[in-house]
Amino acid sequence: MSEQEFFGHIIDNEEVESLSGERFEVWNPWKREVWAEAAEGAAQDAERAVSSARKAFDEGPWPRLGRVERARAIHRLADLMEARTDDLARMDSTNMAKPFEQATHDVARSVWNFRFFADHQRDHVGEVYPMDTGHHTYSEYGPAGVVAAISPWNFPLMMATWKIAPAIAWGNTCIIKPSEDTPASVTLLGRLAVEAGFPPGVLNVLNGHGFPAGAALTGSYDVDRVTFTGSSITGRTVMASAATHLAPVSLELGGKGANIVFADADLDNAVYWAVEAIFRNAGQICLAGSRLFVHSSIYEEFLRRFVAAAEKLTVGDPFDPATRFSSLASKRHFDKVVSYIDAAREAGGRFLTGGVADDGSWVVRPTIVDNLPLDSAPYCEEIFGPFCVVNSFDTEEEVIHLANDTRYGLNAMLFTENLSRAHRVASQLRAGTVWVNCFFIRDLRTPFGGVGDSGVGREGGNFSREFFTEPKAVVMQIAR
Ligand code: TXE
Repeated sequence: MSEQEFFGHIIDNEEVESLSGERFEVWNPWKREVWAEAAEGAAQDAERAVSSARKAFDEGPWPRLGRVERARAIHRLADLMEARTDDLARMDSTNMAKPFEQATHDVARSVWNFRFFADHQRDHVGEVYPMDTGHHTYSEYGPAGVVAAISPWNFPLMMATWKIAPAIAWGNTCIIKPSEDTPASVTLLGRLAVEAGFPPGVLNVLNGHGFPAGAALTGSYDVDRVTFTGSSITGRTVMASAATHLAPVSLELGGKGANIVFADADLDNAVYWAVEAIFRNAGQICLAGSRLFVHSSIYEEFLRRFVAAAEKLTVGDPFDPATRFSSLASKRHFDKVVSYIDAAREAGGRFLTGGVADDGSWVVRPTIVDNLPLDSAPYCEEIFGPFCVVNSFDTEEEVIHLANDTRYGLNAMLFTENLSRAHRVASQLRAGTVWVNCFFIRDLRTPFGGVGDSGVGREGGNFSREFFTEPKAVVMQIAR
């Protein structure tokens, strides 16, 4: 990879500069240096991308290709991605300090996003509703139109493909705007779509900042669907903007996941997942298990093991195979996480391990804190870093209340060997996903999304179909 690579927009199958010629710097947060430049999209570039997608939808072959051919084209893209796994992973590792092994895993999941949704639309069945009136009604799922997808920096390729794959599989055309912090892998994906023979305009990549580039997409009357993953505050802006032209939105926003460990849990398993849940990707995961609740009878023992496991994580260069944990994704994000660490100290939190690395890097070490007041900002707000707040509890009712006492509701985890308790507690947790004795396990057929400040709508399997199509009811007279 050259020192100063350039990531343009991909519009109409051409990689182009912004009309203004403006670019922005792309950082390598581990080395704390600029390693590339990207095109700085403005409203006029967004218009170009949208009109390319509009034309491709209204006049181009993609929506009319038929489900088998479309699936074939998407599998071709997936094949190319597989062949370029190392390049795609290297981009995310360089761009946001994700350990290379984790970035490689993300590429595999991204490939699977395409394969799954290609097959899901190819093999889907509609419904038939027999009626007592001598009619039946059947459903049809036609493409919705032009999809604007806006993705974040924590899983640059994975989150983008989670949106692009169902959008294009269902016959829509798409404009993806990756985060300004991580334009690299998604731009390479756009190049691969050209190589895979996608018709022009099916997958456009618009680089640039949330404002003006992202806002120009969400506000465009030529956009029929908006799918967004990012902060809850930006989610509100995106929804308001889409509302001006009544485009349905799917919003996957922040989280403050509760991780509950009951006294009868398999402690080795619970410790393993507690570490993964808050320290994988340096905690920059909306699903992070950032609030840990441990039964008082095992509290000290669990903390001892949890702290020991956290301290064993090898911190370092994302490209070193031994590295499990690296720096935060940007200076801006590092500053945000540090401000919460300061706030936790001020609020009287007891630091069991971790804190800022203090070596000039943008590393915050795996941090575990207890004794934080339940109304303090680090306890209540999404930090999106390697910062775990621990509390003890005595009863099931108490911990359900504690877990649900948040504006967020993306996910929760619970660890117990008591089957009845597992079912009972899972059904009472206010969250889009509950994991029992595990974490991160995903089947793409299942609903994914959150309640409250964690989002609007669900994606996955048929839930993605509902969002990315315009379901139609056709009523047939069958008897006269
Ligand atoms: O998010 P933004 P940021 C949380 C996490 C993080 C915080 C801030 O707590 O610390 O958000 O991160 C685009 N119209 N999450 O500032 O602003 C933007 O360019 C249209 C949780 O990165 O939400 C980027 O592509 N688009 C999260 C994307 O939105 C706009 C993942 C996300 O940026 C826009 C990321 C606008 N007006 C951050 N403003 C998760 N749920 O996983 C910004 N964008």
